[in-house]
Amino acid sequence: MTFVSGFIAILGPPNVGKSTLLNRIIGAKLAIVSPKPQTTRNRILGVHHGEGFQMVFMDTPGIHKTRTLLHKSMVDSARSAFQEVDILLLMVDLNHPDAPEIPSLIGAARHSGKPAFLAINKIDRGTRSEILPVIGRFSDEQLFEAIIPVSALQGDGVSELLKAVRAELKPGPPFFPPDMRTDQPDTFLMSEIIREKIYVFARQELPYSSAVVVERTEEVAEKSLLKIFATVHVETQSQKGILVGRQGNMVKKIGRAARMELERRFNVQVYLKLTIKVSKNWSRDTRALRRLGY
Ligand SMILES: Nc1nc2c(ncn2[C@@H]2O[C@H](COP(=O)(O)OP(=O)(O)OP(=O)(O)O)[C@@H](O)[C@H]2O)c(=O)[nH]1
Ligand SMILES: [Mg+2]
Repeated sequence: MTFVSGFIAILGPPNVGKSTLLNRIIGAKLAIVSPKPQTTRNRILGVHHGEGFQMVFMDTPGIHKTRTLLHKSMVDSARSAFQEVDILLLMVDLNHPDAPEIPSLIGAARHSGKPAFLAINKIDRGTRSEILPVIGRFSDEQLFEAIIPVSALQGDGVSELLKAVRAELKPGPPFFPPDMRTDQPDTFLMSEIIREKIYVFARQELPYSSAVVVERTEEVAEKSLLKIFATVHVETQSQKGILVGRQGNMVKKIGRAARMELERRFNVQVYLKLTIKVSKNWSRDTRALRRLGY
């Protein structure tokens, strides 16, 4: 049997469950997830290894209307994924089949000429009679190789989806060694886990105005303790006040939740030091964006 492989981009509006699907496919949390839209800011690779094949999935930021340079950088990275992969996996939320971003995504997929699949996600939140008309409506586009209802959260439909995509892979080499699940460095995952907790605990615009950079890590006492020093950048002094919280309560809550997840993830005791810094309007500043990894 010839080995087959390919790159597959997961594309869609914000909050439809793209990162949840990536994590489900890989069987590990590579991408952070939150109930708030625009959680993912960078592309995240996940390698799915199998007998005779390798699928490299690329999670992308949700496509949305852009207001700041940060948004633009996010949407640009999603849009350029159309060019860089072999197969497109569009994703929509069963409960929002009319999301305003969908027509332009379909247009871009059509224009690319690449094989495209559609995953209709969150079927655990709907009934069969709600799913059928949505399938019908997207079949009318005559674009998709297959339309597959899934629940990224609970796993339903995911193996059918993988089987369908697999059938579209072309002969090619394994791009990554068998033990490699992602190309992201550990420090990226650390900063993302901290950012996820900001999305969970902070309100309103604060998550969107926060960026996290892991400055350095230190393994002490024969690796039984991992020290992580990270900076959270916010845009204004008042945001800093809110993020610190009364008597430091907010940053403590975020730090504690992040530390617990980091300990589970890296299987080691973690000391996490968070410093909050005002980087004025970083989300609108090209140089600041680059420095912060966007
Ligand atoms: N009920 C249900 N919720 C889901 C499912 N998949 C994802 N979610 C939830 O939807 C929310 C958004 O999930 P994400 O995976 O962060 O969505 P995303 O498309 O990556 O979002 P962005 O990165 O912001 O574009 C989270 O609260 C998830 O738990 C699903 O199959 N069913
Ligand atoms: Mg995401």
